Amino acid sequence: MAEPQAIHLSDYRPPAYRVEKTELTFDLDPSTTRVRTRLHLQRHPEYGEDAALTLHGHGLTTERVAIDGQALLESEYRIEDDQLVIDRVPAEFVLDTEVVIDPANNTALEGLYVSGPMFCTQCEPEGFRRITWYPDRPDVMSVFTTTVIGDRQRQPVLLSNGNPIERGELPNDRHFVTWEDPHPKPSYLFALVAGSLECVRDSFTTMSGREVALELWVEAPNLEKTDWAMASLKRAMTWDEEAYGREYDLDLFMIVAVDDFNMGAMENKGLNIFNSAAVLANPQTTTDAAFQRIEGIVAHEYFHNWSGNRVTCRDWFQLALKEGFTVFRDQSFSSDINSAPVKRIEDAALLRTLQFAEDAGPTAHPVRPDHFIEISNFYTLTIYEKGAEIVRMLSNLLGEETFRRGSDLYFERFDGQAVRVEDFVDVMAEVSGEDLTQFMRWYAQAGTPQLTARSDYNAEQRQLTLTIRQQTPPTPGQEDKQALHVPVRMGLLGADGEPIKLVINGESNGTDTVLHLREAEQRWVFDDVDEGAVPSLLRGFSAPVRLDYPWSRDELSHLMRFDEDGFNRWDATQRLALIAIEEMMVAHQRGELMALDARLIEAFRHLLREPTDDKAVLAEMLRLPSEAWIAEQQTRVDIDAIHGARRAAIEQLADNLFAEFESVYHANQQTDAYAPTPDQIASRSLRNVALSYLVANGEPEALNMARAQYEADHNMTDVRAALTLLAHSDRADLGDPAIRAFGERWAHDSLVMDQWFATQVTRPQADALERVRFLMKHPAFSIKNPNRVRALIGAFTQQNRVNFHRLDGQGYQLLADVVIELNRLNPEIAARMIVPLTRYHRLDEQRQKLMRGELERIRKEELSRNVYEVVEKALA
Ligand code: 0A1
Ligand code: ZN
Repeated sequence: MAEPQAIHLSDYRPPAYRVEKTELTFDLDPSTTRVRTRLHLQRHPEYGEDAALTLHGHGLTTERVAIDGQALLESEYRIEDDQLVIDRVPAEFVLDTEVVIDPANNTALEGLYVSGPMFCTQCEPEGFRRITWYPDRPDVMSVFTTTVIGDRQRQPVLLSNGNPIERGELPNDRHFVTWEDPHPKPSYLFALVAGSLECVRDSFTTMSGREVALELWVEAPNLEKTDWAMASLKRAMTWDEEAYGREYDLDLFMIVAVDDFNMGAMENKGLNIFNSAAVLANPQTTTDAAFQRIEGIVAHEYFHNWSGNRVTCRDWFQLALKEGFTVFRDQSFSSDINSAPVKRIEDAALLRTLQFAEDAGPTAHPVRPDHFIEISNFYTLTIYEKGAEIVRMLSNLLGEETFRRGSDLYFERFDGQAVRVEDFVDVMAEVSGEDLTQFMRWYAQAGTPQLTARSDYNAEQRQLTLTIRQQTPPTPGQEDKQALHVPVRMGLLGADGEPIKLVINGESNGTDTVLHLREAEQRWVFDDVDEGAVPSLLRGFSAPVRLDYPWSRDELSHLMRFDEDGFNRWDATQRLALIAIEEMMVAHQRGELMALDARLIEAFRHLLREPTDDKAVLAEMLRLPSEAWIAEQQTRVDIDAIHGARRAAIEQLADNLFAEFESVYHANQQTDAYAPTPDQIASRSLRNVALSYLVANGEPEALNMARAQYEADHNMTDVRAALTLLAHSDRADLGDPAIRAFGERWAHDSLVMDQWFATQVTRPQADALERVRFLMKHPAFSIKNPNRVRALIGAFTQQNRVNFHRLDGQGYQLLADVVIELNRLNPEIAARMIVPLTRYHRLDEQRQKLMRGELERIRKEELSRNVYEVVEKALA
């Protein structure tokens, strides 16, 4: 097999031929589906008659190729390297092709495949070429007419994009539906679903008074899990009208739930396809966190209708154009309807643990990469989450109103076009008059900028000088970094806890301002500052950077109590806890007693006794920094010390504050019927954090409270929290029966069984790995289903750090075995699952060697482009 080659942004050329109109006919059959395609093609004026026609295709059995009705001889075209090339074609012509594909054996879940009783498609980014010959690139936009022919009994429902325009009966108990999508779209937004599905219907009246039919298609047993997604969809439609002036543009909007799906969901025009885990919910089966996630994903896909579909990407290097913007839009939506500070804390925590790790690892890449081997590997936290942070910075720099004028202009100017990141940023520069040249570097430069801030107080002049330096570490292929434009939102807190007026160069700035760091080092002098002022920096996580400032523990306690910024109150708590845990890690390494800093205990006591924050934020403040975030701070990562110290900190907080946690637990007992409302979610979150501390204390009384909560069976949030505590405790007499009962009760519901898998394999006890092996043979597990793989293998390798990193190397070996199998079945998932194995650079030598050994074992296989690209980078 030839070594896969990289594709470069600088090689971009516009397409030689456009497709004015695409007509598709699918004759469905599980193992021999026939696809007839008619393309109305037109040569681009920039190209001459010597421009060959090149179409993409993968795994197609080609039965006919014809130009203007004339079948071509096999000598008149070439098929090589997944391309069909016809050297000479007219300037305008009709191309007919007929191919046969095999959806039943499509385990990659790209293109047309079979999932349970249905056919469905996934075409982004390059799946359409697995369906038919086509210029499968996002800058070719065409209107589509699609006829789907299926079996009357087995596929009573036949769906595609747009509106149904015709349906009818055919011989042999077959039938057809023809769909027409009037909006030109790239092939990656094509969708088809066929099967035996039930429909939940609703409707939405748009701001201009048009009636849109809403349809949610699911398998019959899932009908009881559709209310939340439908309600979320309507909220999202309203929000997009209000916040962005965007109205839906077809008469019908459909969502379909499928069980086998590589990602969360897909924004196909008029026919969004969802992983069932990202759409189905009810209180018995779904946790609060999952309810919120579903609400966000439903909104995300809906918002793509404008940011992605009406205005799309010129090429896949521009992926963050649609994804960064759309994630920013869904984050804003969730923040508006839920607890805004908690949403910000969650998003920032995700970014700075997982995206920072990506940025520091072998697969680091800019938000707009300039080359790739396999684009499917670039649906990353960097593209999505850091991409969203860049849009957030823009919105903050310009102010909400100007940003809205910019987005209005963007949608108007580029409607129906495939554009670049520059087009978006240029529009923002145009409406604001800002020079965004330096800002553009955020898209080009990989790596997480490190800010180092220092303050210096001059008592005589009552001046505080703040100096901030920035530096971005080298990343693979990008040694030298330039200074970025970093907005640093900040304030100063007086010794009395009151905010201080910020006077910079004689100019008053209120009590909260944004410093624009553009140089490698910059200085700001604040006048009229009393002694003892404490800087609050990077409020609201105003830029995706690491920040170092030498706050003392007293200063952090002060910020925890008095900072007006909720995000920074939380961050101060995290920093205070981190100092204490790092101290305990040193003791752990020396084999000494680990004693928790009394100041952290007192700070927590204060939080619990006189809570000033809303419950949702308080619950977040009470959660200690995750093992992943602690590891992010270390130059040499000591897996066991991190786990041991964090665990000891939790136990000591529990011992010292048992009564406080107990009263919080009882005070937050719910009596109302379950609803995933912000208030109820906040109470449950706080109550379950309290319970986790109580159980950590080890008193039998606390374990009984967990068991009682499990048995009370009020809702999945409380059941799952209690089950996790029981299953993760050393008390097998409590954990095992609960796990058994849960597994029996929910054997029929694969999404709940995923929770059951994940709960068991995230146990900190030493038998976790053996449980993974055992559960891989469980009838509810299948390596072919991405959700099962994520629940069992993903949860173990990503969330159970002590056991995945076992010193006998068995965790690594297990993952490598799974990756080798998935490499053949589903390369996209294989390349995602392998990631924990590539993050060895800051571990001890013994583990590094073991991990590299497994990567080398994987490299000996015949690798998919996906896995090849990741393994090569990891071993470079
Ligand atoms: N555009 C989708 C993400 C997505 C990407 C690839 C997929 O299959 C390979 C599926 C979905 C989104 O942002 O939601
Ligand atoms: Zn998206």
